[in-house]
Amino acid sequence: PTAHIGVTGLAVMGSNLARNFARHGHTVAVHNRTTARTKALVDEHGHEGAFVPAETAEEFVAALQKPRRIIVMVKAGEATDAVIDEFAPLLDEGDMIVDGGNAHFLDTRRREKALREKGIHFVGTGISGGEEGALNGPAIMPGGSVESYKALGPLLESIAAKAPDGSPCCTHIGPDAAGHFVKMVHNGIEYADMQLIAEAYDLLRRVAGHSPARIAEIFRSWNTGRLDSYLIEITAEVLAHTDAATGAPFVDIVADEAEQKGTGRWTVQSALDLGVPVSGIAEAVFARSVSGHRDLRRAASALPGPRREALSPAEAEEFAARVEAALYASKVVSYAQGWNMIGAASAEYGWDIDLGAVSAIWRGGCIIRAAFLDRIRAAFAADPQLPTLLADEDFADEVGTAQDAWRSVVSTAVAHGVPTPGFSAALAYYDALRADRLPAALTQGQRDFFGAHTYRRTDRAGSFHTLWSGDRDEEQTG
Ligand code: NBP
Repeated sequence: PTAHIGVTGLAVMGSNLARNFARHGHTVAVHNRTTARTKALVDEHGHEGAFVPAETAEEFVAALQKPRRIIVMVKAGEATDAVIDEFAPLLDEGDMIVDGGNAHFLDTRRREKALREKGIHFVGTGISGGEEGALNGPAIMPGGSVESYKALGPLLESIAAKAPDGSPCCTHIGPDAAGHFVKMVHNGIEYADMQLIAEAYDLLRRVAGHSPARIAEIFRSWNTGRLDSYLIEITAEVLAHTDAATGAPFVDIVADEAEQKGTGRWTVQSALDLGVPVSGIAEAVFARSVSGHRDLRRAASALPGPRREALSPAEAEEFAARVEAALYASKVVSYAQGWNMIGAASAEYGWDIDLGAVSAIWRGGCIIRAAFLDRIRAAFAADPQLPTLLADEDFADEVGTAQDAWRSVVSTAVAHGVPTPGFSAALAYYDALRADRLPAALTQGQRDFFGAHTYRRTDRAGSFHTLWSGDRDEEQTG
């Protein structure tokens, strides 16, 4: 056998990954259920490197050097199980099946356990960067065993994106489903980032009265500062684009109903299970959902809103700077929440994830790549036990400085009737974390009143219940 690695599932992602391996000098066995795709890949791109096309699973497995490394890039869900069922009986102990699809991490846990019992390494791997990334360098988040990473790491690192300091955007995240979990949270953070950017655009358009072309310029200028990131860069591109058919700004001819494939929803569902507040991600998922409810929006379209004039040109310029501060502070909160979620899952599942290393590999290749991620890496390097990014001295300073602008932007948004669920939820989280006392004390009182759920006191240990329907004496219950 000659192939160092194999890729099965040759739609856009699998083909591009296979080409990326071949271009880096690896011999790649390629296979797809429908053989026409395998042939098309080799016909069109065979000159880019060494491919070994295989028509059958048996041929494919026979082409691979041991221990075999098989990357599965099929549609996530039943197709993944079908492929595992087809290949696992053909493999030997120590071989590796790498699932590069967007699997739910609980499916990955199930598959990993089942294959581990057969001596096969199942490596759930998050791959970010879309088709372009798959071809030219994605961020790669492999889970699975340490042993499997020894055999896979060098190959994966060779095709991964490189961070600005030259290090590969690939690291062993942790056992079993740690890689797919982290990829899921990456996508959740991506949802939150996109929502915050959308709110900033909406405010600049509807409150400040700027044109899309002018807002594109504003985003371009933000992209030279602390918000420097791929998403800000493409936002400017999209806003500057003109629709060829109508001559209108492109953003004005696109239907305003955002779709979703489900990883944002998964992130929020898992966060609820873990008990971690990720309000930034949740608001982003709900905002997409609201946009898609055409019926509800039509039914409510006649409801009154505030009467407000757009800002004067001088006010509008000044407002843009405040929106930048609000966007930045909200982004810090959203990342703080995302990292807390990864930390919570790591503790729950015993993954021992290095939070700084996750930031480091997201500096390149993936959709949320940004200069900012190096700051997060540095924050965890300074304190690996950092309880929240908001406790890092530098982030705390910046968010503290931004807070006046942040508050005024949220108030202005409310006064003008422009919804900013992301900015508002982030600010509420910030204020909740820094509060001396939360009204949760009252909530506990209510719970004790109607359900005898008991409460703890601030001045004494133990749990207590007040006899609400009797003489309201307090009894100690534990
Ligand atoms: P798709 O998600 O569209 O899947 C198409 C591939 O799955 C084809 O190779 C198809 O084979 C194969 N397949 C199916 Br469908 N059912 C199968 C079965 N029962 N047995 C064997 N093969 C089967 O491809 P994609 O967009 O390239 O994405 C691949 C994976 O990568 C997905 O899990 C996706 O979530 C993930 N991902 C995608 C992106 C992106 O930007 N698109 C980014 C990151 C991750 P056929 O040719 O015979 O029909």
